[in-house]
Amino acid sequence: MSKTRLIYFDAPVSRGEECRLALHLAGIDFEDVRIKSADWPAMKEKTPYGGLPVLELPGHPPLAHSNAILVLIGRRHGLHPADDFEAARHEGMMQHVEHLRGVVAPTLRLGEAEKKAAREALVADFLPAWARAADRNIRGEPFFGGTRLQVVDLKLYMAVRWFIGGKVDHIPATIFDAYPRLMGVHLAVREHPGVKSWTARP
Ligand SMILES: N[C@@H](CCC(=O)N[C@@H](CS)C(=O)NCC(=O)O)C(=O)O
Repeated sequence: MSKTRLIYFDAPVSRGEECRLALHLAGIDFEDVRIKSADWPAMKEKTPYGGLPVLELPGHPPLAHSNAILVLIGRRHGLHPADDFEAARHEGMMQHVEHLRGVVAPTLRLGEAEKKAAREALVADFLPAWARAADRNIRGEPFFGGTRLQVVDLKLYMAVRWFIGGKVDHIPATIFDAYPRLMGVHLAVREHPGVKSWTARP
């Protein structure tokens, strides 16, 4: 393997897309390997932890877990703080996003009636609490850490975009409207030229 490879499912979403965005913003020429769902079961046990994304760097074993991938890319390419305490603060927020995904993901597999009940409960309680905590920990403007986009911002962007697109059944697209700092990060990332150039590619 002579080229960096990012392996994920064939969809512009979630943990895989935030890693692709980080590689793109870092200016890394990478192979964007997209796995078909039908091919995944045979591959699963060959990945480090049984999940995607996986980053392959020449000369290294495969690296899994989106936050580990993002932090590595960020550290090497100026997209993660050099100060260790500030870096840890960013990593705390990245973990906060993983917590959100961990709570919401099981509802994807529920039957319709159960899904409706579970999602309505999330709307009433968990999601506002999650957003409130995210919002109060965002200290910079327009990004999490100030004026420069870093990998934590990509993570927050992907999480917010998931919900405000209006495509998650039983969760209103307005769910995060009351959290200006969180929505501000989403907007600033969406409008970032490097992010736009990734989204606009053929
Ligand atoms: N902690 C891991 C979670 C990886 C994960 O669960 N990825 C999902 C896709 S977003 C997956 O691989 N699902 C298929 C499966 O678990 O079989 C990370 O942050 O990358």
